[in-house]
Amino acid sequence: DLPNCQVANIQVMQNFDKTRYAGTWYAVGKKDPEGLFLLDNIVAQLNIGEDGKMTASAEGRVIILNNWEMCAHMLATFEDTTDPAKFKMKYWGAAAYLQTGNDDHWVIDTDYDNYAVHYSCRLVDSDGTCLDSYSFIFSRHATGLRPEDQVIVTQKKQELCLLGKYRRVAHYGFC
Ligand code: ODT
Repeated sequence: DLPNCQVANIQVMQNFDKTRYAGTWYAVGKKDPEGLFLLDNIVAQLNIGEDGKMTASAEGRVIILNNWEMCAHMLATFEDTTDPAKFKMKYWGAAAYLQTGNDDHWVIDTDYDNYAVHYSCRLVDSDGTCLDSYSFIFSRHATGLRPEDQVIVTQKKQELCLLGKYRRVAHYGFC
């Protein structure tokens, strides 16, 4: 099946279990949005509260203002939607000069133990395709994905119409 790149047709994770999604994820690949923010050394920590609500913190290297390199500490709360794999993510920085926003957070695919494919479209075009998206490839390990997971992830990148648009995210202990 060739993808038609309609945001409304994007398949997300079936029977998504946020309890199993919790814990530490290392970004190993990223498709940047317009006005890119998080550069590399990106690690996300997802938590499920006693009320069942998902929250997260993340760190990553950023460059703000005039070439000031720092480690951004970010926080987020997630609002459930009718689809268990689709969330609204409200985020802000521990410091006021960091980015804030409210983005979609869609879990496209995960095996919970090794890899996860995330997607967010910030702007849908009048033809139904995405004008400004970002996407993270997460691994449970900073060293990257296993070859068998890479095959699945490549397939998912293609379904998102983002194949070839990702860069590798380095981890060298900056944060
Ligand atoms: O880097 C960019 O250019 C876009 C990313 C902006 C959103 C970053 C906000 C992180 C909020 C705190 C942590 C959330 C962790 C979630 C896991 C998935 C990644 C969004």
